[in-house]
Amino acid sequence: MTKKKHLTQRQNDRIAGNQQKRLDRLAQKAAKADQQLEQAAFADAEPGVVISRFGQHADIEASDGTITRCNLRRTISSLVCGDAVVFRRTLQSQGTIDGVVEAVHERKSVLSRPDFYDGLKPVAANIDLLIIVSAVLPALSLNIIDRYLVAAETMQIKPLLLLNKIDLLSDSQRADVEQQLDIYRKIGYETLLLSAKSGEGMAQLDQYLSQGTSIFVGQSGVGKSSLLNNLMPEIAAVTQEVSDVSGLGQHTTTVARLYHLPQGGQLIDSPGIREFALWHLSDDEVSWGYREFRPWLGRCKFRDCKHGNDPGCALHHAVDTGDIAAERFDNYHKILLSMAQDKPAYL
Ligand SMILES: Nc1nc2c(ncn2[C@@H]2O[C@H](COP(=O)(O)OP(=O)(O)OP(=O)(O)O)[C@@H](O)[C@H]2O)c(=O)[nH]1
Ligand SMILES: [Mg+2]
Ligand SMILES: [Zn+2]
Repeated sequence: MTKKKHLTQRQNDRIAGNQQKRLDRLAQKAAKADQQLEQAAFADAEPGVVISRFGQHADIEASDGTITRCNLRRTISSLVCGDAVVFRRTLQSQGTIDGVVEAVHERKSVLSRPDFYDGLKPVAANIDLLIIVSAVLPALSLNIIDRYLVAAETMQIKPLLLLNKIDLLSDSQRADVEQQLDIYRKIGYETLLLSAKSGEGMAQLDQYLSQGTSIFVGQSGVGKSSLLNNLMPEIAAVTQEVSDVSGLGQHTTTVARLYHLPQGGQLIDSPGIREFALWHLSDDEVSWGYREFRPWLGRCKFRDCKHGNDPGCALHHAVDTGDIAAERFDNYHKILLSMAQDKPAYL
């Protein structure tokens, strides 16, 4: 979306109508689930981890490794993949539902993204490493990388830049990509180049994955699920070719899911996104999210400097002296511009 949305009254009415229908349906489902819960008898409470969340249900893994499909108590306002919970199994199976999530532990970290209609939505919780997956098919986008890095800095989750599909690169393309990734290495980010297809470089990835919980994020079609399949062939996650027509992925993975890696560590595969929006952040937070800008922030001649063509701009000066990469500065302005343009009206 590049233009601000101006909806007609009729469109607004229709959206409101659809939202009401959706709410009614959810309320009916919740009431039915509550009824089932009241009739059920439960075992003692036990700790668990959310493997996957869909609609009103979640798959919860217990410490013995078993997975129980659970309803959620209505007091639970938010539950995502990676959440640590307290749950109870039903003593007798209730159809497909065999338990209930009673409570959620406080999150160590949470990856959220703003949704045009639903506001800020959590995607996954308790993540230690945000693995930003890119490829050259779909085309490498430094803008998307920058957006994820700003988010990682804001959420204080360590990022790792992973470039997949290096088997597709010619020598000159490889040199080109290395140059682009150098921008990030210079400012202290770690990078990995590998191929889920040929297996080249996969061993280096193991070292990152074996500690804590990691999540694969990035555009659709960059090969997140293919990487998972390389690591755990028995999972056989569904993958799909990048469209010949658009050059984009086909949004194959639809829900985030957590896996236990045989070599230790947990990995969450998540659905690809078209654009990682940052509407929920202020301009200042975005500036701070560019880690190499920090020494220069507050040093501009004018306090309200927009770092555009303002005279005496410290950031501009740093770009001129080569301390800040022009590509990063350019993307920074693009991000601020798109935040102002695409913001939903309710924000
Ligand atoms: N040449 C090559 N192709 C790859 C590689 N990794 C993945 N692919 C292909 O890229 C396409 C997309 O892969 P997926 O794993 O479905 O991508 P994804 O990131 O999970 O996509 P979403 O689930 O839509 O977010 C498939 O056709 C894969 O076979 C690689 O290392 N090299
Ligand atoms: Mg996928
Ligand atoms: Zn400035």
